[in-house]
Amino acid sequence: DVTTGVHAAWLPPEAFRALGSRRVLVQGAEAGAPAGTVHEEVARACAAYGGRVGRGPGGETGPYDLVLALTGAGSALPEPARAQARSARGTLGDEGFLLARRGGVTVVLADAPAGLLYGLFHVVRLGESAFGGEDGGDGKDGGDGKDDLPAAVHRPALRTRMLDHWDNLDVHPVMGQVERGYAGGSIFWRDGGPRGDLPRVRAYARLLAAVGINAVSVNNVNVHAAETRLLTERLGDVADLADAFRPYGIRLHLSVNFASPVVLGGLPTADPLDGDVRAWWGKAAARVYEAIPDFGGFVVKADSEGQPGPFTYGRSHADGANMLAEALAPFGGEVHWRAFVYDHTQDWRDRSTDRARAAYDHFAPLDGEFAANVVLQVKHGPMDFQTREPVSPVIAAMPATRLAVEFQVTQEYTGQQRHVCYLGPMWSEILGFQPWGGADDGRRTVAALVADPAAGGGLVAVSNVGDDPYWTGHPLAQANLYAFGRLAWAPHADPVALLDEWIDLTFVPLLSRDPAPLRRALHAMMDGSWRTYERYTAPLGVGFMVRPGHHYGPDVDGYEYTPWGTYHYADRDGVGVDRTRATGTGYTGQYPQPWSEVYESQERCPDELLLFFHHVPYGHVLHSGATVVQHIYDTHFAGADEAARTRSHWRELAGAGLVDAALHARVLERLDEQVRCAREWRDQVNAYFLRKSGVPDAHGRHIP
Ligand code: BDP
Repeated sequence: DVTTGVHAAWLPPEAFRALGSRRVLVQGAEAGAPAGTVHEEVARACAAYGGRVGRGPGGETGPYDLVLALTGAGSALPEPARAQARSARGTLGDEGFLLARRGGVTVVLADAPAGLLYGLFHVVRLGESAFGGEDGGDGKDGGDGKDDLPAAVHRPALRTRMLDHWDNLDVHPVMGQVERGYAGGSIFWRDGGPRGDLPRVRAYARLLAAVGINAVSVNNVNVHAAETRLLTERLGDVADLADAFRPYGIRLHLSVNFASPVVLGGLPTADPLDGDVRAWWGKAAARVYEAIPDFGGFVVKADSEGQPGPFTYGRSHADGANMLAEALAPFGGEVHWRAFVYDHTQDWRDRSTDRARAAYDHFAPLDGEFAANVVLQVKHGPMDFQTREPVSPVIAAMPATRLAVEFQVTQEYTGQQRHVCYLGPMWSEILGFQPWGGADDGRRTVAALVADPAAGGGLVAVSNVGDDPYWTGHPLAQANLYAFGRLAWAPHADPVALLDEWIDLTFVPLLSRDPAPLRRALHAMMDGSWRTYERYTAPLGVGFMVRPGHHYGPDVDGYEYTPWGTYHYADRDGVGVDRTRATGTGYTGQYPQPWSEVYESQERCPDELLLFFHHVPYGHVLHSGATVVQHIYDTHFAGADEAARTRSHWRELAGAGLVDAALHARVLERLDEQVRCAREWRDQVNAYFLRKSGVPDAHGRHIP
């Protein structure tokens, strides 16, 4: 991208070619951000590709190939937009848009500016087909109707589509600057203050808007001393960021330190029921809204992994969250209160304190106690963003609480942006999961719960972006950010189709030759990459087995004898965690039927989660027909081979001119590491289980 010097990701100028070569009317730009952004985008594209942009209601006459307008502009619009605006007005909502094509004119209408922006990016995604396709789209259709598109309304399924940054202001001695960041430093902060590259922040906001993200939190949930002051001394810097996000319809949020009244305010307590503490938060919120009138709200990690919280004062998490909610309510702000609460120093003492149980045990009893502007932010699984986990039982347990589900786009446990691991299929499985089973009410999916207009809190994910020129370190990890945004807009979208969209925007517009070989290679590398990663890492849902601390690479017993609560319990006879009610931790009892029974039963439990729920002998036969130990060998050999094939697909693209040479080299360097690391996983896991079990590989393959 010429303006920022970084990779243009899914918005290369060439992706705007179809739009930029047309005659476009943008009506409503004077309404300010983000409608003004639409005009800017169109003007830039037209300047590059020879189109023309009009900005009603001035005397421009047209004719136009594309009309982008607010429905309120009604009578000032040319037909057929005028009639459509009249009938659609007031039906599209804050962020929705209508797209239609009649008589050679493509029309995008929205009730509100954000909708217009999303409509614009939709037209970009469609390319020529927004104008009737490669053949019919000459704009000279003359009204014969052959390239008409019936009016279709597009609305985001979820109201909140949010990214959390785990960015520190400074380089943290252990975590680096971006906690669990694999793409360099923060794009927001540096050396304890603002990074000062607002064009970069704006370019980021633009990428996010193009996939429908509308909220961003700009600092780590572990709020250290410097970040605590973002709320007060550094508010001006936060406001600068908000200014960069605003043109793209994105509201800014801050992670706050629960102990702020003590740390910043000099009060003797942060007790949420203390009058002075409440007053302090009230004033803090008022100051924030003075600086940032459209501020989104606070994100809070409390009583978790060393962060302060209401437990210190004998108060509940509802007390804590509601205090902050009260401070934000007058301004329309929300509290994102995280449910990732467990005792990281105690689980080892007693198996019944199972970490998987913790979020439910803490929060389910509080259902109904949270204020209306509190969103409880729940990690998708009960443990911690593992490659495979069951869906968190908290999601089904709190009907009277607004819930958001949290994903991890940053690949902490899925290859740290050195391994290709396309997470769209995993998220899509989670979103389609039916906590009450499929029989009676197929519509009650996780997606439906977070989308509910009254009770849904939306989707949140930890961002994978840093100051790396490709944004995400591994250039192919851009696809995860893309897919997250698109799934938050349309949770039932097919993740493989989303991969196509991403390929078609990121690579194809730059090609002057047949894109088919590139598409084929990327699909072969990415479609099944999450399952490949699963095959060569921790087996059958048991999780972890990573090196402690940084969590990269294999260490089967790395966490086994620590207090973190993340165990596999392998011994000479068997492996897995007994989480049953009958003989284990009782965790299966946190699920409604039918899952409670399905997970309780060794016979009915899905293979991929068997070791999450059960401790079984090595000879236990899976549904697949393999024994557990043979499955471990087979999948580890297969996974490492698949990683090597992934690299071969990419190597074949070298020299074909299908991707930029520097990008090719960057991906290849990462693939070399993936292949090495996958073999290391294979060898360590296989050797470990061979020695523990004494059972040889049925196929006599080499196990070191
Ligand atoms: C874990 C990360 C840790 C985060 C924590 C969280 O290892 O760095 O602080 O999640 O979500 O996955 O708060």
